[in-house]
Amino acid sequence: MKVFILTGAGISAESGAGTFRDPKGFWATFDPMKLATPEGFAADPDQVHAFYNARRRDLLTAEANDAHRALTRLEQALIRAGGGFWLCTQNIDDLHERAGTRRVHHMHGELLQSLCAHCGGLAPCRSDLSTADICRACGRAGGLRPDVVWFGETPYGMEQIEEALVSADVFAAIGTSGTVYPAAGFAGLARAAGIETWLVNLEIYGASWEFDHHLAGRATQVVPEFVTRLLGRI
Ligand code: BV8
Repeated sequence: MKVFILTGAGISAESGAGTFRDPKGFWATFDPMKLATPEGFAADPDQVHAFYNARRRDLLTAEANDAHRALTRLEQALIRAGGGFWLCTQNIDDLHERAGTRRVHHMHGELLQSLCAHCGGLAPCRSDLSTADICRACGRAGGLRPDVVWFGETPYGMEQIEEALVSADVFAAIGTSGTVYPAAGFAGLARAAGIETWLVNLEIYGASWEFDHHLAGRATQVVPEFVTRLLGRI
């Protein structure tokens, strides 16, 4: 069995990482066009750095939860049985990795990595970033930003994602509101390819007709349930 998992902010919510579109989510307080676009960064880099520096500091004290750990168990069982496991996350945290999952693709980038807008250089980043920081690769200041995909930018690895998605037997969207494309289109792609689809989320949202199965609840409750059901079929 080959399983393709898409995760969003909801899987990390119980670890204390924020979500975006819940009533108390980031976008209820901040304007995404000012904080999650290249234009917003160009207009006010200090404000964008402050937003991501605060999230990075929070992430360093966060811990993976039972939902992340359940997906690690699923990965290990599938690989042992000669199956396939592909985890594509919209999240920029490293909680899947800290739970032990080996194959994680961050389509929207990683908060614990910096990107130099001048030279494209990538580097680990576990402390605050500012416009004064100098890129070790090119020696220039003012270009360092979080290695995060903003609105209007191309998500990482789209070809690999689509290849893995269409060759899966099971697709599951976990902890995501299904509002940001192209990730929000993956369920429709899977359905069109005749793949069994699952929505595992606190709320069963609008496009839920795209899913064969629904599991509604908090991720630390429903993701282990989802994994138990799949393990029974391996
Ligand atoms: C692009 C930065 C071109 C990282 C983010 C159609 C086609 C293509 C593009 C578009 C299109 N229509 C519009 C677009 C443009 C745009 C877009 O989608 N806009 C939306 C607003 C309509 N998309 C883009 O610009 C993307 N780039 O399209 O390039 C392209 C296209 C295809 C191929 C090549 C090139 C770039 C999108 C990335 C933007 N970056 N943020 C960061 O700061 O973290 S967006 C932001 O939203 C995050 O990345 C996040 O990952 C993403 C999705 O949010 P969710 O993870 O779903 O979080 P949300 O809060 O929304 O939902 C949480 C869910 O969890 C809720 O349902 C809640 O009920 C649930 N939940 C809460 N608590 C729990 C829980 N579930 C379980 N347990 C709990 N405890």
